[in-house]
Amino acid sequence: MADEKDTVHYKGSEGGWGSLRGIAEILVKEVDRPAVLDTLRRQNKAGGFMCVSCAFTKPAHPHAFEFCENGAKATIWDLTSRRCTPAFFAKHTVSELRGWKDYDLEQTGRLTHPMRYDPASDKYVPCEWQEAFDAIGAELKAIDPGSAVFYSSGRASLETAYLYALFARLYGHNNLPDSSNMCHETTSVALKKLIGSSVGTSVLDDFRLCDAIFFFGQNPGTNSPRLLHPLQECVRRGAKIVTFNPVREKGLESFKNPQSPIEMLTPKATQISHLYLQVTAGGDIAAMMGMIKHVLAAEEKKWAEHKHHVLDVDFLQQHTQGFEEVKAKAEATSWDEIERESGLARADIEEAADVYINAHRTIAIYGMGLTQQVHGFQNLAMLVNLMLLKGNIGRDGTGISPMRGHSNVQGQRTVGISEKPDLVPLDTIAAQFGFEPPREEGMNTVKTCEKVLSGEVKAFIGLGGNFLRAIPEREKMEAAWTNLDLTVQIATKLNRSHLINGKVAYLLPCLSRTEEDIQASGPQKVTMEDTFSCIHGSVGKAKPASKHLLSEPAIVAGIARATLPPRPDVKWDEWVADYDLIRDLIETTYPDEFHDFNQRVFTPGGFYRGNSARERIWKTESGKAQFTVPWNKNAFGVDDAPGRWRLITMRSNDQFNTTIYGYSDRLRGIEGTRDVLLMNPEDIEAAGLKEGQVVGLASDAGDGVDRQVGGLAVTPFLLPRGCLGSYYPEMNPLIPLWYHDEESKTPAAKSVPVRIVA
Ligand SMILES: Nc1nc2c(c(=O)[nH]1)N[C@H]1C(S)=C(S)[C@@H](COP(=O)(O)OP(=O)(O)OC[C@H]3O[C@@H](n4cnc5c(=O)[nH]c(N)nc54)[C@H](O)[C@@H]3O)O[C@H]1N2
Ligand SMILES: Nc1nc2c(c(=O)[nH]1)N[C@H]1C(S)=C(S)[C@@H](COP(=O)(O)OP(=O)(O)OC[C@H]3O[C@@H](n4cnc5c(=O)[nH]c(N)nc54)[C@H](O)[C@@H]3O)O[C@H]1N2
Ligand SMILES: [Mo]
Repeated sequence: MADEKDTVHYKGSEGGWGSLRGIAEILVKEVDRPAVLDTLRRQNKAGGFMCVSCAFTKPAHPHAFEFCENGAKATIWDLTSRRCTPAFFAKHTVSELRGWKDYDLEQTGRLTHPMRYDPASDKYVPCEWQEAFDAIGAELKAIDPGSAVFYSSGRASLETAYLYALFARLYGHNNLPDSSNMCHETTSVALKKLIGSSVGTSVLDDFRLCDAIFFFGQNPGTNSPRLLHPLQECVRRGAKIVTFNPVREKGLESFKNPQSPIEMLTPKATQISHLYLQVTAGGDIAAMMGMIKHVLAAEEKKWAEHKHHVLDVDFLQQHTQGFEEVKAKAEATSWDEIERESGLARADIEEAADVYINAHRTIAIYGMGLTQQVHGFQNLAMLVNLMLLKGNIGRDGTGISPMRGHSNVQGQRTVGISEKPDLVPLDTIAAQFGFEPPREEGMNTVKTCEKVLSGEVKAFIGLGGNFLRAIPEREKMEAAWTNLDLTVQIATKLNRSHLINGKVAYLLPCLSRTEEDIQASGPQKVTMEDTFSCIHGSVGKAKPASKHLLSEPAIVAGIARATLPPRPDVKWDEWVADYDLIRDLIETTYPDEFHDFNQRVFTPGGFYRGNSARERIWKTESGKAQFTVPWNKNAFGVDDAPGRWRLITMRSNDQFNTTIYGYSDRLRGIEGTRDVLLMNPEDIEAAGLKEGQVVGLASDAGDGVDRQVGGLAVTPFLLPRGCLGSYYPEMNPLIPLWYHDEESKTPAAKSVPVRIVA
């Protein structure tokens, strides 16, 4: 391993002054209104508003300022004083704007007026809301409903999501892909199959009891910084944290609480990870196989010597299926293979396994490092295997805990945004609204892309997000996109997906969650579900960015009303006038999870909607929790070959998905640019490259298709040999559309096969 001093790597701890500086910088740049501080003070508090950034839970006993650097950035980004007005669009053609960077597009500020794309002038022109709704309705009425796609990014509220899914089904399709299809879809498919529940089983209280936490491919310092507080508390009371990640992420190394004055004035930060293992990209299956092998060996030894078990044998017997097969597989797998495939030394894996063995209660946290892999399902199956060995699912202080991304992405699935009809109570919906909902499986994200390419998709509505920037195979997709009859984007800020248009195209600006939403019955609240399945209310108080904005429920209802014939049980206007009525509808459709919904909206810490696996009720095919024998040695989607690298597409600390706040990846020490190729210094030398040399990457997926990205400065960085790092979304043109998790079709953005082109 190269000497750390040779590589770009941040030396301070996560949090601390740097994070306060990060907030202050963006405050000064973006806002000139005191309302912003008020809004920040209300962030993530019961009766306040729920952060638009990540999906980490909102505690019952919040801090004075219950937000992190990135949550504050996201709020300030919404409350910016900048405006993207009709005057701006009059000055720039859409073709010209396509040449702008993501950062510069969003820097134009909040969208203020509904806009129609005018192909003759190649410009967006302002229009009236009703005109937009009528035109969109006319287009949708003219096509087969099965050729329309309603995408959602995971930010919209439960109320909006429920109406949107209902609209899709009344219109006649289940084509409801969402950002989750590119994110934790692997979770939804694998956990459902293996433990009978598609979401994580831990809650915040478990963090007060656990003895160990294992992190696989999740980066809390950047992506869920408020999680660092419970982690710090865990470490202080002696729990051990073990991390598997090819990148040494600062937040998992050390943390200084920016909300503690004492910590801020002393040099000492809490060391977070007791053990940090730089597994090779795609190497987790082997690493976990090694841990299981060691746990089984320890079981044998302990039983022989002391007649005690390491395994939870009662649990295995009563609650699981398939243990013997996994045991046989682990015993048959050699340490040579495990070391080769994981890139880790046997002694290190054994040390990690010893932490697991010695912990009575363990939580496993994971993220995109496991889900965005061709063999992502097997990654999760191995993690479930590992957790089941010691009964670490469905017991206090334990659990398998995916850290979800967008603030309501999990909740959208809960209330019907799903292309899979069997995940939705269609019979209840049929009775509730008096119609026959479509029963055929709809399109997920990858399917949508395939059918845009084949010409079968005719219309696309985007409820937030930046679809064309977030998906793989960008160039081919953008070229095909202009064949669509209709594209509609409901958004707060301008992004690239708004600049590649169908024949009829509308850009519809909406309120953000931070803003006051006044309807006929008065000010409205909305709700979301966090990563621990807790549901929280949120009230925006800030003055809307423009008086022409509509709320998301109002926009969805406006399009639906213009598209569908009237029905006695479908009351778009009444529902929009009073969101309590939408919550009543949700309660009727999902009585177990959402009973007394309106009364419980502001429960401190949210109300828990329950999880069968947490109760050790396994809603799986066998009725048991399922062990799985992996059928692949690693998660890489193609064979290794000379000159073929595994590219990790990364998020910086200064972005939220495709929204780029700035060019400071403070926690990795990369400043002023995103056009970098991170490489192990020994690899740089072996490849005959030099630090700072500008190179390109080409797809090397073996399908003969030419995909390239250029202009990347070679930057030494402590990655495992054979791995490269560069930023998402800039690298997305390199990912083939077919390169996705086998089971869930989640694009495999974490081990992309590439070649370096000088
Ligand atoms: N500030 C900020 N917050 C965010 C977001 C954001 O963009 N910015 N995005 C939100 C969204 S939608 C999501 S889904 C979450 C994403 O949050 P995360 O799940 O943390 O996603 P990533 O940062 O993409 O990748 C996670 C980690 O996986 C590691 N990794 C890569 N390959 C492998 C591998 O093969 N094995 C292992 N073990 N690790 C690997 C990477 O080094 C990285 O540290 O964050 C949410 N929160
Ligand atoms: N290579 C690679 N690709 C990836 C990933 C990766 O790690 N690597 N990660 C994947 C993941 S995890 C995800 S979740 C997707 C993200 O995909 P998306 O969710 O589609 O993308 P975002 O960048 O979150 O969308 C940002 C846009 O949402 C709009 N917006 C913001 N707030 C609101 C709001 O309140 N309402 C409405 N209507 N619009 C709003 C703004 O216009 C903003 O420009 O990308 C995926 N793509
Ligand atoms: Mo995500």
